Amino acid sequence: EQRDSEGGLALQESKPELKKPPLFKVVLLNDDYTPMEFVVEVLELFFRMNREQATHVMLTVHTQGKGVCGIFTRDIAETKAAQVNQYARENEHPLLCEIEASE
Ligand code: TYC
Repeated sequence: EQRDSEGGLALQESKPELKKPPLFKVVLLNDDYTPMEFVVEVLELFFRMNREQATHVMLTVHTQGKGVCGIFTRDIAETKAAQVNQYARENEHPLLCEIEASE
């Protein structure tokens, strides 16, 4: 007798919900050169944060070394990180954004 991840009987019980996709954190890394104001602007532009939220995340990254900007499905997380890195390079800042598996 096979049971699925929710304890239901596989093959016999239909699933009402689609399976949830894996999630990825978009993480900002600290560095010594990117201006604080630029990091706040990035968080407002790409993660729809207000100035207060953006300042809080920026200061977390500044003091802890890294911080989570948001959690998304893989495609969205990869796109956000690439957009941030491109924008940072265009403005000649070393700011680095990465993704990491969540859960
Ligand atoms: N440490 C930078 C400074 O003192 C500010 C900073 C914050 C840089 C967050 C990157 O992801 C970062 N100017």
